[in-house]
Amino acid sequence: MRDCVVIKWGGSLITDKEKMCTPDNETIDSLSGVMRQCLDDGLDIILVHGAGSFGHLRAKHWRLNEGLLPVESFTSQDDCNSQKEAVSIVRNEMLTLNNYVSESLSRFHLVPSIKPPHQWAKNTGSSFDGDISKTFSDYQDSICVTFGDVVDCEGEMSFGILSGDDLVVRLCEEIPNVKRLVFAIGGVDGILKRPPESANSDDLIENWSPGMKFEGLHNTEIDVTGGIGLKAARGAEVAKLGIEVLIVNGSYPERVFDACTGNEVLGTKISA
Ligand code: IP8
Repeated sequence: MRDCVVIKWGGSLITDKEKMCTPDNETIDSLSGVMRQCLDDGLDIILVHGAGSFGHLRAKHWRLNEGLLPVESFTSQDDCNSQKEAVSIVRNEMLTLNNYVSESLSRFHLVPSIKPPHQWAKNTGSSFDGDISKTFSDYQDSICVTFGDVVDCEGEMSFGILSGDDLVVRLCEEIPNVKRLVFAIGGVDGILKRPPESANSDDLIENWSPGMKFEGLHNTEIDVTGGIGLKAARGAEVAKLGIEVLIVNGSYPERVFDACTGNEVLGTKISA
């Protein structure tokens, strides 16, 4: 059986986070090229991508991560008047971003098999409900792709945000031959001891485990999910299973390749 790598492309890596719904096609293409190399190197790949400026900005305005709230909590936008409308717009935004990703993968002769979470998952957090083995049963024949999304939730919440960082945990737990989990992130080399603006190369934490202090990128003005803190926590859950977990700067394709294939690489290794 081939080894499988679960890789998360961070939303801030593959989009311009300041400009609503703007992909970074150059970065997406460079990452697709790495996926091609990994397959040629004998790996199965399951790709999970984040939302960046395609989901977070509108989800933040309509507080979609908090579920259904009273109408009087909100001011309308030009093109959106309610949380229910926002749910369907954000789902479409994610399908649009996914389309950029899929087209790019196809340019590298990869066959993406798309699994939009709102079609197969319910509830949020890493214990969300969804049949991973059935949904991803074709992962050895094609490159399965899923992403952070707005999903239906049981009870009063009605809907919520399922982050790609939660999806990766369940993929690592339930797909039998996962060897590595790689987070390719934007703007930093890994988990840092100091805020990214003031950090230098000595501030990279090369080995991180729960309990160690760190500073990280989490733009709460924009993000509805957890930034580097969520990646660290979810990474530690996965490391417990004996799976290697790495965070690398996704702007360097050779680092992403080395992380996926198990070569020495600059970045943060997470242990349980
Ligand atoms: O960027 C968030 O997914 P993430 C999904 O993987 C939405 O945390 C729709 C904001």
